[in-house]
Amino acid sequence: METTAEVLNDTFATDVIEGLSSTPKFLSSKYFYDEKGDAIFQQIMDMPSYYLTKSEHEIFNTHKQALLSLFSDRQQAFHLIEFGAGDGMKTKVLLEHFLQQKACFRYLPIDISENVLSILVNDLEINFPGLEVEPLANEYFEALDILNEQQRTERKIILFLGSNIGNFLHNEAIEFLRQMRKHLRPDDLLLIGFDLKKDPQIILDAYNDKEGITRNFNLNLLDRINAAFDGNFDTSQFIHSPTYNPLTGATKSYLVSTKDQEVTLERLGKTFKFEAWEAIDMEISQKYSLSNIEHLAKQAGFEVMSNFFDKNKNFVDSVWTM
Ligand code: AVJ
Repeated sequence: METTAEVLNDTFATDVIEGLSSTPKFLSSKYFYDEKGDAIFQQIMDMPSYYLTKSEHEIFNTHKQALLSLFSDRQQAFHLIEFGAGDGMKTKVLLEHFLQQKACFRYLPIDISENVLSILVNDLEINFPGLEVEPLANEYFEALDILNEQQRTERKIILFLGSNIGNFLHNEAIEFLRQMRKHLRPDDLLLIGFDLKKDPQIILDAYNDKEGITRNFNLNLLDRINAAFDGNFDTSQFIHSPTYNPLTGATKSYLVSTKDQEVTLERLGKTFKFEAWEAIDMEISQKYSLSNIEHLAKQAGFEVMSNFFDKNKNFVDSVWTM
């Protein structure tokens, strides 16, 4: 029997081999988030140019009562279920307000990382002693399967925040949302945070900070690959190069090899060749217009119920019904 760690490591290995053997080369941004990557993402959220987190925080502060009214009509009980809760920073604004209003609800953060969840739960116990928290350390849809099997009667409100949906390609986003729909009942709601199309320079500044934090965020995956597979990626020989396409809304991050070079991953018995200026496709952070969002909802079998904006209209939290 393989342990979970070995299985995870195996998928990581197969994914890395597949991505670096392909033309063009690619790696999955889902592997950014090891312990170091989590810490760098925290630094990103603290950067003045990274407007996404601040915008969503503002939206929750401004619209927390309107959101509560949508979620719970006359003290109707609900489960507030967060996909990929992380440190729950933005969600705390809602939790605090809902508690003050004596709403009848429970908070169920889902995260594949037990470690992330236990930090969050400890923190919530200290700051919100009256809050009912039920952490679910599982894959998103497996966690929903378990809740459904238990035949819970509470209305489900699913939170998918922070523009995490932007990491999906269009077809992946539709597939993910259709799967979501299969796990919901007609009365349940979905709240998704979308980053909006805007002045391209604002977007480029958020993904290309002068301090090099986002660069480190990307290069950290090469370090992680080196550590996992005894590799010899020389991170000083790769340039971080983000782009924004205002037509499609795709914000992409590439690592570009500055010279002809070979990288060996000893433990996998593999060597990969890079030509000078060859790129690795690292991440997509999709930006949406309101009509893109309407279209996406329709394609996945949902309907947009209400949109909540920050004052600069940088970001939208969109509430969907089915
Ligand atoms: C966590 C996926 C929302 O795409 O904006 C931040 C990750 N990448 N800077 C994003 C990220 C580069 C972030 N998400």
